[in-house]
Amino acid sequence: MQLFRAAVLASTILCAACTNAPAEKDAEPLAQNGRHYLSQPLVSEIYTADPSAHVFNGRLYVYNSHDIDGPTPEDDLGAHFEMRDYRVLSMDRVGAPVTVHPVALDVAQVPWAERQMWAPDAAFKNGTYYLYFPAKDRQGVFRIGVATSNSPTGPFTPDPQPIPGSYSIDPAVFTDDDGTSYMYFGGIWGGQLQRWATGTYQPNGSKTDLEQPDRPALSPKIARMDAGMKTFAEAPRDVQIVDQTGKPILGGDTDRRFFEAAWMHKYNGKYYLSYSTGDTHYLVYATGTSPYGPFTYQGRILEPVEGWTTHHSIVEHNGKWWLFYADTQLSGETRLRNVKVTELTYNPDGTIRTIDPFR
Ligand code: FUB
Repeated sequence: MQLFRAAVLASTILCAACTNAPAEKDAEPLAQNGRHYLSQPLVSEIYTADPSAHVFNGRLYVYNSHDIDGPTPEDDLGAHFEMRDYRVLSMDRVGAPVTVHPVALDVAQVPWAERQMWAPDAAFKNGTYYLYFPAKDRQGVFRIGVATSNSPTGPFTPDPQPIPGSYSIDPAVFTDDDGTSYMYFGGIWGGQLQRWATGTYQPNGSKTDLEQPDRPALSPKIARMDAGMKTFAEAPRDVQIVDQTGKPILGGDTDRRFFEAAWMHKYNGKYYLSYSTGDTHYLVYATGTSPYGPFTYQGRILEPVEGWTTHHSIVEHNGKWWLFYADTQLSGETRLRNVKVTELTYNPDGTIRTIDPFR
């Protein structure tokens, strides 16, 4: 595996910033399935995953996990994702050179956090940049923290405590046209959402989607943010995802049920909730008429990539819509991922064209 990783890294290192460049097909590394990758990694000097892309002052910034090669064996709860800091990527436009910025926040700076700095997101309001991040506290419980900076790339100064009432992983902050911001969050299995199903933390909560396949699946959570962007203005609520007949998606419907990585964007006045189905490896979406939902399942955005996780963001820049995602092209290992980007297109009826990550 190490050899494979070194060979792939060597073959891609010259292409660090040439995402989606029309490279000569024959010179491109092939995926393990023998096909060509649709896009190339945005950067190869560090491993990156879970990209949350935003446009600030016309420039694209990507807030991602910074994957490292830790010692913990792989398990179903993601113990092998041992990230310790965040580094922001930025670029003038998709296809332009990508800057890897210095460490924006390290776990050692966060008084309440101990380990596993997982998928972050960011927001800008009233002259301040906010970085939202999940991490495990000293009891091994995931909470969501907030840190601030006057620069989109940090360094960020963390609050001493996690956001009160926050739990689980994968914060995604969406600001609506009226300026109101909402945080979507949650993830099952290693993301611990199932441990909060009763309202209080149950350390022995298990994979309820597997144990109760005929019951409605666990929902992502939403909470409106306070004007100061550091606390919830309301108790987190369930975000209901239903099928085309209005019935809740069931826990056993693993091709469609919520697993982790919620993202919200608005297109032509409609709210698009997208998320990962985790163990079935799809990125899917559901639409609604309110940021709170309910959301009606519509279909797939991205077919499975190489690697286990699928985590994404969708952003508009220079008149086009972009899907940021990740796979394991550079390493061939689940824990060492690399961020990519490709164009996302809508059909005239507002549905999203499904993307194949290979060509
Ligand atoms: O990167 C660690 C975790 O894996 C993320 O928080 C999840 O969304 C999944 O990508």
